[in-house]
Amino acid sequence: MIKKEMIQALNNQLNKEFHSAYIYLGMSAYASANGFNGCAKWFNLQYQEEIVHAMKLFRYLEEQNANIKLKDIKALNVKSDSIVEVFKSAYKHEQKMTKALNNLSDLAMKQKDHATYSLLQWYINEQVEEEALFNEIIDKLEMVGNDGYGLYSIDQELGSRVFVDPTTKA
Ligand code: OFO
Repeated sequence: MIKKEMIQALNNQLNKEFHSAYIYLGMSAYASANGFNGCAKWFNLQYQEEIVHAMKLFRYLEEQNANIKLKDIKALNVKSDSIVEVFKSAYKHEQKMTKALNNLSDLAMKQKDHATYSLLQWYINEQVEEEALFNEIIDKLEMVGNDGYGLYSIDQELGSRVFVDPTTKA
């Protein structure tokens, strides 16, 4: 049976997932206001992915008959001089999420909570993909620097992203 400490920890993670969604929505707004419409779409899809992450956790807590506690979500107003800096702060954020999920996984292991441990492995694998994705985009943006055509091409490429529900990925 799931322990109280774990329920509390998963409730915190639920808030973090919604917070991630909100962060990416803020980044989408920033990109859109600064002429990067492809990046705006990309961040909007990232926002949707985070909602899926949050809801997967929400459903798990429901299944465990846990008391779900929704918390306030902190807003993010992006103040940045360049799109690459926005992606860098997103990447840093994902690294923090990975750390939080690893800590949760440690707790599940310590409590011999196999069901929660198994759920958390899905999130941890998802983090590997997300960190790699952000890293790749940062590399490309750094490569083009301030070159207008380079930035335009990357923006176009990011704008072609389509939403894939992460829970349906093989
Ligand atoms: Fe982007 O991270 Fe959720 O888990």
